[in-house]
Amino acid sequence: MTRRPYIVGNWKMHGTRAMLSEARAIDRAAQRHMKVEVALAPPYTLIHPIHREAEQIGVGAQDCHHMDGGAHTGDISAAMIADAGAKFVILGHSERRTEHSEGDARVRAKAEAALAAGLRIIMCCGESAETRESGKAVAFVKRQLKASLPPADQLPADIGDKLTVAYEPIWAIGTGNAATTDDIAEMHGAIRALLVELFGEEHGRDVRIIYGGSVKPENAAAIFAVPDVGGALVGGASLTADSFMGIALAAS
Ligand code: G2H
Repeated sequence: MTRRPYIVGNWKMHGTRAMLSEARAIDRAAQRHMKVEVALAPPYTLIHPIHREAEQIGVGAQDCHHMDGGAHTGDISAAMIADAGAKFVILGHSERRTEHSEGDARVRAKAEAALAAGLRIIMCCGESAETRESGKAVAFVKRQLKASLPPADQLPADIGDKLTVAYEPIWAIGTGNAATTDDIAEMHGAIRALLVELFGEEHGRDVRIIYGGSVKPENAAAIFAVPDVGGALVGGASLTADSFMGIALAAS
């Protein structure tokens, strides 16, 4: 199945209710770009307000806990974010892996919890600058992704709908310097081959692989022209409707 390009804004720890006007503008613009699937992952506090008003965009969260509930002060479960209106959750982002010491096994447990709660998942993977310089980036990302994903028999039949993979090289995040199109092509090709190996030809080809790391309106078209790039996970450039929808436009 050919899926629409998936353009997801990751607002990270940005946004109070004053940002709702940007979300509204993004939602209005998305209604004019139906060839693209546009979604926002705001901070938890804005999931419900955006969900309540949005007519076109999907709303999701940037993380969730791996357990259903209990004594976990400050945490939030997959069922809770779904109850607030989230339809997807970003998991394994490098900022979570680094700042919260999340290893592959923990990320995988979160993925299982999210799928059980009916959420779609965006599974992030990506190598550090040191790993890339060592020439081991592809091997690292394949190993990280394989260890972070639930096994095929635990994924729902509609894998292509429920799972998106986001390749985000750590050295490109928030730096203004996106990976080169050659680097993206090599890595997305390797990830595609891994998905086919894990889930079979049909499902493995159905999963979208999106790129993240300093995507902006100026470089988006070149990135979307790379084979096997099914969209973008956008941080800084998703904070205003103008720049975020400039990226969506490049994909439509
Ligand atoms: C990578 C990306 C969004 P930015 O983390 O996930 O952020 O576009 O700011 O590099």
